[in-house]
Amino acid sequence: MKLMETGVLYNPQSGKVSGKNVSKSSRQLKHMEGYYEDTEAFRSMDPETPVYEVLMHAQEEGNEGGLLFGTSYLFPGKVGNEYFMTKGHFHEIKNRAEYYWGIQGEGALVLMDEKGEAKVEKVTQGSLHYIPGHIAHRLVNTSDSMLVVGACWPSDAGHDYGTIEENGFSVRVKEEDGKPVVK
Ligand code: PAN
Ligand code: ZN
Repeated sequence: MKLMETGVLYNPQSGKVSGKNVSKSSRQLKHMEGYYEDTEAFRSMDPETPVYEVLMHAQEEGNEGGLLFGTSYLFPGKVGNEYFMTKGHFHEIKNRAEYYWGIQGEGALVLMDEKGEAKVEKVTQGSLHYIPGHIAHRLVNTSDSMLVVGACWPSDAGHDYGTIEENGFSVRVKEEDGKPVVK
């Protein structure tokens, strides 16, 4: 029997996923209206400023029992003193869990339960993060270089952005005296 190529490549150093069934999505500041606390600073910035990109391998999107795999690239930057971050979400099917792992850079993973109780984990190269179901999650880049984070989650999890869009997270990660603080 001949060994088959999968047609998909993963570079563990850069997190790059390429080949078959790989797609890329990009978020600029213009997609993040209302997410940052300092609305004046937000308005003074170029709306085309890139905030993050996600490469995703989706062999079977939406299928119960399937898995999705992706790498998030979060640019360094701040809106006022609040670091660049992802929108953050609960999963649409609430009980769906997810793994994150640090590939490059330094950042924070903000986790919040449905009562608004938050916890923040430090993300570094090699750190592994288990995100249980019913927990909203957001990545924050606390460094001045790119934060690269891998993820694997159930195909049918879906993304509920609305809850965070309306209520936000109960904590924010900001820079104070050159260091990240959670407020
Ligand atoms: C990740 C996130 C990715 C982008 O793949 O989707 O980091 O963040 P937002 O989806 O909050 O914009 C994941 O958690 N998937 O479930
Ligand atoms: Zn998720």
